[in-house]
Amino acid sequence: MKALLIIDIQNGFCPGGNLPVPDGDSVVPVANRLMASGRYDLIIASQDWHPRNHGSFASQHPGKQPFEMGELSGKPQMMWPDHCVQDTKDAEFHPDLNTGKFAYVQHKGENPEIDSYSAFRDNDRTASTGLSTYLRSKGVNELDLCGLATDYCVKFSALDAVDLLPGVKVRFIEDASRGIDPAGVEAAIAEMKAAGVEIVTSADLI
Ligand code: VGL
Ligand code: ZN
Repeated sequence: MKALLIIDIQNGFCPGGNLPVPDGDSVVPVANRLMASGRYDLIIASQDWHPRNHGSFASQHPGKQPFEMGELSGKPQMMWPDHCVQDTKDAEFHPDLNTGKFAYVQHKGENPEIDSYSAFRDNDRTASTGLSTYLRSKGVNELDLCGLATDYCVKFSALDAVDLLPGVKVRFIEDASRGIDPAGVEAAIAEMKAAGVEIVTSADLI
């Protein structure tokens, strides 16, 4: 059972959004090609889905600016601009993304007290979203990941997939993903590789 997990291809992470990833919208046609290829038995997407008072927002911390480090629930936390607020245009999937292919959409980041980069669980690794149980129940044994942003949500989702889905082959699709910071992307790829994630391009798969 081959599954594709598309991470956070939302307006907020594309040019014009509130937390734009450079060139973020260029992943849309690649993701659409992957979905149309016939390779996948199951296609799932995640959606960053914050309440308007989410504690990862610099706006909730007097004196803090976006992209500074701050604290959330006693732990270091990157201060983000307000982004992907539930039921706003910023949180919607990119309009050109073929969302009709999604069998399931996993929301994340709903608890204002903690951030959730991974589609599988919160950053403190306690609360699970239920995605690993869902994928196991479907008999998934190959999971390809792509989306935004490579150095945050894609990386943490891939590492959690390795951790929570033993025996599942996990791949990161480089050309269907973009990151926030070039050095962060390089480090994220090294980290994923070291954890056993295979680094591929869409041309290797379809
Ligand atoms: C993300 C920062 C904050 C992501 C989400 O989707 O990579 N990054 N929230
Ligand atoms: Zn977020």
